[in-house]
Amino acid sequence: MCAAIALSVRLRNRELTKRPPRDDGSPGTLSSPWQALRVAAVIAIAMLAYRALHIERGYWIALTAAIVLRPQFAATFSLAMARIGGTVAGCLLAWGLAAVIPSTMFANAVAAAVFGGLGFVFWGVGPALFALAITGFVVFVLSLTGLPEGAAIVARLEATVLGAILALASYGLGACAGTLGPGALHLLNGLYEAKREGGAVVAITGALPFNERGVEYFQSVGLQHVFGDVCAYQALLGSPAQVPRLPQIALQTALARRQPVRIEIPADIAAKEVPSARFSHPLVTEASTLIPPDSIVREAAEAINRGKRVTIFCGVGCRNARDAVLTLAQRIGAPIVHTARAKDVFDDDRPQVVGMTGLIGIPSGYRAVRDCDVLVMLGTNFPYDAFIPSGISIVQVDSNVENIGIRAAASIGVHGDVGATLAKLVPQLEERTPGPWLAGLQRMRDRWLDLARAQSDPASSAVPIHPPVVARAISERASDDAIFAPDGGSATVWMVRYMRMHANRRMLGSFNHGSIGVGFGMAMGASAADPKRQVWDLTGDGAFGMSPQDLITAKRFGWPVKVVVLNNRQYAFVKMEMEVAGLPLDPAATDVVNMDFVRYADACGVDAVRVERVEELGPALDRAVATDGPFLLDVVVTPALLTMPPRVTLDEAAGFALSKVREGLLGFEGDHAQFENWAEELRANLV
Ligand SMILES: Cc1ncc(C[n+]2csc(CCOP(=O)(O)OP(=O)(O)O)c2C)c(N)n1
Repeated sequence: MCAAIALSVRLRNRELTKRPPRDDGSPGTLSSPWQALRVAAVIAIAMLAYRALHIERGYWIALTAAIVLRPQFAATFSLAMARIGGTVAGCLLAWGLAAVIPSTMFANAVAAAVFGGLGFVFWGVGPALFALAITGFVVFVLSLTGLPEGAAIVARLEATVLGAILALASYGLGACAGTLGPGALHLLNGLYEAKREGGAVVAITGALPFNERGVEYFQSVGLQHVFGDVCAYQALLGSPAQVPRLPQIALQTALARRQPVRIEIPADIAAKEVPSARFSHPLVTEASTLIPPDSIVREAAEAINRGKRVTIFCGVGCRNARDAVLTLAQRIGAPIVHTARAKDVFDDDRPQVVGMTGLIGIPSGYRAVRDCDVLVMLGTNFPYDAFIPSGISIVQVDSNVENIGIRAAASIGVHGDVGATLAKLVPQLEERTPGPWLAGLQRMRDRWLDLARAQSDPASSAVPIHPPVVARAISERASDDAIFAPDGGSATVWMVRYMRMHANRRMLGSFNHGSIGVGFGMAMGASAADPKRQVWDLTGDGAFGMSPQDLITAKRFGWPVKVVVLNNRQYAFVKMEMEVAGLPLDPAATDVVNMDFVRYADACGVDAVRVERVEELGPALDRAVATDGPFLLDVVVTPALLTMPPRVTLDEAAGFALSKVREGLLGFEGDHAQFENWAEELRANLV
């Protein structure tokens, strides 16, 4: 079983304690209710100080708690979770509580009441309950393992929750835990998600006891091989003496490379005491700025100055350099194109921003990249190289040198942070007034926006409802700093095309791994990490069908995620891919049979409503917004609206035509589903 982990971590440049660190291995738990109360009081004072002084959330509490409790196991999670917005409350409460759990039930009860009460007073009922739930678990783990020190913060979500770690990880450091064998395997898809999206995640798994290895013991899986591809580092603990060194390396690797790592703790090791905290050292958590050399910046400036049609192509690496990119675009009168992932950095409410390229892009974004003579790629690892032309000059700026040149032949590769590079580059660029290049693209973008407005018109009377209408209705009702987690499939298309991301909105998604069924997990993770923000999961019915069991998790922890299921009874995206490849409709492959989502939500104690007509949509969304807990909308939408790419190749058009001919032939042979599909497609796309 994955259990508690006691690590020695001290914050950089800060002394955790005035006392000499204890290195005698003596038990660290406090052994009387009075001691528990004393520690609780100190933490309460720390919290009050935090409230009064507005010190960065959680750090102060973590430090104080660490000083008072056990310096040598200032739990990793306290440090890590302190960076994770709101959940820090629950985590610290749980950690503090776990650390003071003495052996008597009375003390447990007192400590639980004190911490739960404090959590309630300071952060509301959610974190307090969370802390109490965790406490129970920690007590249980401690009683099983007999661990004298340390605490486990384990959020056990019921199933495909691993997307959640991504959301957590994108805020700081995420953690997940699985048992050995099958329990550990559950973590895999989520860890790949984190790897592809740049999430720092620590996976803690159990391991077979040493004396049972090599004998095909119960739940035996070669975890080291299985996780070898996804984890940047694996700390396989074979002896307590490897603690804290190996777990510290694991954590540092995760933070520095923003990748998943794994710590494996066999049960027979977990119960032993750590003999020494000799290697305990502060982790480096502050990032450095990468400034490129003058010579390469000069070359880049010369290439851009020579360009007649320059386009700036931005990825998520521009998140911290948004204003610098806008300044660059204004100075040289160039259009900004962005990836889907960077939509929440550059939405098209700025004159210079002409939209996205790629399969789910729009014509102006697509043409801006296709027709330029100098492409300035900033912080993007956009994978669809077919959309990047060859034979042009490409300046690529990336803080990860391995990204340079892998998607297109970069003429000039600049290894640097986008912000630091632009600070040097922009003054070297000739000022230009925007010309016909930008104006033409802006007209194209405006025509597309007009079309999008018409397609998502709230006055639409189409039945079943068209998904763009749903996307726009959510966009207009969601708060200005809402977080959106579109799931894979066509939900991503509707969201990135028809919703507006104001500067404060965030979007999380499986943009690189392309998994379905993770949107809800990400939304829950975001809600846990940032409880004050509104969180929406926009998902297809097929995708939601992969993770509905987590509704009960959202209910349990009170995460107020608004789940909007676009119920089209199909794997519509797959059907479209098949049609483009020339294959006819195959209901056995692409039809989805759904449960009654509203009754299911009801069984989980989650409020839900079914929406079949546009006029029901607004009131249902208003209810979702007004509800404190999780809420589900089961919106019946048409599966037939085509998600047209910004350009259709001859092959794709021919494939689609061939598919329609085959469908016609099957229809004449008596397969009525084919003609019904035709009728639905005509209704949705022509009317
Ligand atoms: C875990 C996983 N399984 C399968 C796929 C393949 N896949 C991609 S889109 C899709 C269909 C999604 O259907 P649904 O959620 O109903 O959305 P729709 O496209 O119908 O709007 C599937 C099965 C995937 N990407 N990830």
